[in-house]
Amino acid sequence: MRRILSSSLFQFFADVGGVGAGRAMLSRRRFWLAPAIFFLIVIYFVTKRPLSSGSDSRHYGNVRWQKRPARYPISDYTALPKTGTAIPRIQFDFSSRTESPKEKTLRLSRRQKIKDAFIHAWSGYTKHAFGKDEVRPINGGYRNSFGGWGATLVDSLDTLWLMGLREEFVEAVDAVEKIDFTTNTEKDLNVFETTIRYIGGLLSAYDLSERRYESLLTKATELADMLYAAFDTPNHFPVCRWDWRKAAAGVQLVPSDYTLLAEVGSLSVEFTRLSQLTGDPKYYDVIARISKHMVDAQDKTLLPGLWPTIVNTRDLKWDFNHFTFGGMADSTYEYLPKEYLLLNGADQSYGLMYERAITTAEEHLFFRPMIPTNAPVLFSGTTSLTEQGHPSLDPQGQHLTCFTAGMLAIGSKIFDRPNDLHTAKQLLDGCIWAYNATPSGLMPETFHVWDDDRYYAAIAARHTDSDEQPSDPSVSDASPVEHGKLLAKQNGVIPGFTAHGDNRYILRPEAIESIFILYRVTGDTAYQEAAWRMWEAIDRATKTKIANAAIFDVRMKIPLQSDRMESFWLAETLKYFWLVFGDPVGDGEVDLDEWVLNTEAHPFRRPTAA
Ligand code: DMJ
Repeated sequence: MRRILSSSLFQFFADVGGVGAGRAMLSRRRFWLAPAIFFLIVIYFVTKRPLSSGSDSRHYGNVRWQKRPARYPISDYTALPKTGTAIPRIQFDFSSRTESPKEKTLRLSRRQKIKDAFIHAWSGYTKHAFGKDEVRPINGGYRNSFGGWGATLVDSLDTLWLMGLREEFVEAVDAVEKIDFTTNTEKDLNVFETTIRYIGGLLSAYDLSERRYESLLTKATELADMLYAAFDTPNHFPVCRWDWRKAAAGVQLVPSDYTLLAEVGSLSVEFTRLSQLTGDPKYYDVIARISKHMVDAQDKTLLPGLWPTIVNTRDLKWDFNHFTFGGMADSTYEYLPKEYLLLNGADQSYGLMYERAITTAEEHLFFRPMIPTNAPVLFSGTTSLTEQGHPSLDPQGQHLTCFTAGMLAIGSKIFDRPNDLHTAKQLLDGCIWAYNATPSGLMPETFHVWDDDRYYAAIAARHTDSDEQPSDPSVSDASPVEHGKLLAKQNGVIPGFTAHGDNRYILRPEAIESIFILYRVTGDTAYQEAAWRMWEAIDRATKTKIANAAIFDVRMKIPLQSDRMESFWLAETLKYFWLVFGDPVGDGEVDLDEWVLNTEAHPFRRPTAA
């Protein structure tokens, strides 16, 4: 081994400067140099990582997935429902709207800027990280975070198509055809993330390109067939963090007693679409099984109507005490109306689950915070039961919950719940407020707000640690209000917030997603203006020489950037901005009466459409 490495070292110098240069360099350098380079090369051979700034998050050798006979075979697949029902229109009737030449010019120039931003970030990805999961937007190189199959490549396919970047699309499809889904860089494959980003991206690109690129469906099926083995458990719930190498070796795996609700509850749309496109019911079947349990459990949880964020999917227990539309739960709720749409209204249980959940959320999750303008905005918080068994709201805001407005707007139309459209607008106003309230113009990941005029007392209640207390001890006797005012100043609390939790903005899409949907539902062009303000702030803070980067603290006017660009920037955020400035009646504009978007913003064709 040592000899091989030494000769590799020699070969390295030989390659860069010819054999003579190699010898000369070795003799000229001090002897410490050779061991140092030797060490680097050992690392290279052991980890098989390039000596670049890129990195694989993990590497677990060269095991390959091979199909195994099912341990718990299913013989009676649930068939896709064949019938449907008339679903009311979602979109505003834009055909009745005229746009002045001046308005059109402005809209199109904004749209072009979004496209330029996409091209900039896509070029950065192709130059520095093509085929890897993510580009490092500041230092270049790559990061593998979702299997190392090229999450950004696959996630971006449909945006490339929608933006009319056909050459780039075809190149990307060529690269996708070469992905080897039989092995990957993860120990525990995240079934949910793999489904929404990869299967979602492939199926959407297939649908949008009018099914002309058969390889996209082939690849989606190849990947789904591997993931399908994660459902080969006694109760057919998936092992959501799936140690696929163990499964490949024939080890029996069971679902976890600590599964995130979103990871088990939001696989339906992709698996259903796959069954619709392939005609194979097995994908839909495993989803239908999960949904049946959700129907049964919905009214038996600690907060009937909502499912808890953590589910024991091994023993099918739903008794965890934490409820939210935010992280860990979000897309489970989002997928109820979406699955209903994809099934063309044929399965009423999705509508019933949705309406039941929204009724409970209106009572226990949505709240009106006290903000400086006193505008009647809403947020969706987090609730758990007190020891006495009473629901207690934690008035926490999360960027992730901003999808709720769009969900309610769609639900208001398809389930004929007109009041929900009003709630949707207020929820979206809450998110828009949270963007506009910070010096950077960006909404933080998480924060707290308060819901009445005990604002400063609430700040005091949230800053009880000794290092958060006023440096001047004489103020300790101050009234709660004075005390709170001081703490607000000392801890950088922005008016309207009571505490700042996670101050990052990580290029997330939920706010612009809801702006897009509310615009399409109401036709109100004020949403385009809100989107543009949002865009200018995002562009200013996140643009790098290579692409766009997450930022550390939205409370800074010019925030520091962090070297990460998740694939949803190209898949979702930029796609929604692009669509907001489109002509809603034009071709290729993702009409919500013809398409349903998965939680990663991948449009699937609704069966009612031609
Ligand atoms: C995306 O991967 C999806 O939208 C998911 O449902 C939530 N998180 C990110 C975007 O924030």
